[in-house]
Amino acid sequence: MQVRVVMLVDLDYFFAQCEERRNPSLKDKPVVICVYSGRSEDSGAVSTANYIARKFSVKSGIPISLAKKKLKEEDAVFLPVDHEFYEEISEEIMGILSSYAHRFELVGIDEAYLDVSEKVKGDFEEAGELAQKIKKEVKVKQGLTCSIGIGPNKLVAKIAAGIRKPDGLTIVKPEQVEGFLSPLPVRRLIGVGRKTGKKMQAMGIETIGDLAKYDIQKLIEVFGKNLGTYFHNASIGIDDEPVQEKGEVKSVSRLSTLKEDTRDLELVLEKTDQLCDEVYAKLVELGLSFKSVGIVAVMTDMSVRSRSKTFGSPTNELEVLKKTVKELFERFLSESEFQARRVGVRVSHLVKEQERQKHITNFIQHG
Ligand code: DCP
Ligand code: CA
Ligand code: CA
Repeated sequence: MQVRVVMLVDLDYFFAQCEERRNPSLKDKPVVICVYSGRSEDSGAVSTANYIARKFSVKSGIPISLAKKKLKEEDAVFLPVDHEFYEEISEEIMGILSSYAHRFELVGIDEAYLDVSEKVKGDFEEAGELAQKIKKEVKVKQGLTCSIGIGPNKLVAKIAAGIRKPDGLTIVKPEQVEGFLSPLPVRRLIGVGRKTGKKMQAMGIETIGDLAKYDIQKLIEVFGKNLGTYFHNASIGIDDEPVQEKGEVKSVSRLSTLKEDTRDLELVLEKTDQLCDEVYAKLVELGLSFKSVGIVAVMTDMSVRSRSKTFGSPTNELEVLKKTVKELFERFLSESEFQARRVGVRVSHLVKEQERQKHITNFIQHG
């Protein structure tokens, strides 16, 4: 069997980095993204913070009031979460990442596993070069940095991704797994939370190496058969979980900056025609048809506008996509007096091509 090469790509300080992209003047200040509970002005928790704020020990989960106290001498910026905006950026980036992987697994809004074994033919050096390419493309096209871990399985890749942050790349070859894991605290393993960590500490287990040396039967006695076996295997870097698609692609979209701020339909369509071609290519690759077409425009005041249209039945025609995008922008531009800075095209309500064929056949037979 060929050795597996698995990558975990995790975007750095994701929500805060999205805000920095939207407003680059934030970059040299502490930035704190907040989930306001609404009960009183400062009640709620910190969602995340950029690395400048983290120097003042501001991090996910702490109360907003505490974060304000820690940063009271600083010129810090506190912003409410804007999930829709982060989702849009996430979708764009995941589109880029998935194009590099033979198998792709989305784990959360800002991270994904890529199985690149076939692409690099089991070669970890080549995987490192591929990771550099991915980092560069995400940076150039979407303006964000990420950290990547590469290992022979998901467990090692995930831990490796967290080692050097932000903008890190850590490669752990199969023969390095043991040496890599053993000095790390057990808390780095998925499934070892605060409670389990305390319990292990009481058993004299501080590092993953301590756990590896611990008698597996005793682990099973304490944690039960499943968990005990899992901890043992994890401690020596064994993990057979495949990288697999969870759920389906819900939409395909492309967003791009115009040559100049404009509200001229011709200039907008010049750009969106290109975007339609890209969206279409992705649909063909995925074997999907679409039932809805949407447009997005980021205006010069940074507000985001969108419009969409849904058909009665799915289609896979590029001409329909371009025509609908044109109609939507025509109407949108006639209704708004602002200039557009960025424009985007999105298709959703996606249907597998076979399903569409079935739909047509049924229609012919029974309709
Ligand atoms: N998040 C949140 N509340 C938490 C943890 C995370 O709202 N307790 C949100 C905000 C984060 C995003 O999820 O930006 C991704 O979480 P990560 O754990 O990957 O953390 P970051 O991306 O913010 O930082 P890092 O650079 O450490 O990955
Ligand atoms: Ca992250
Ligand atoms: Ca993450």
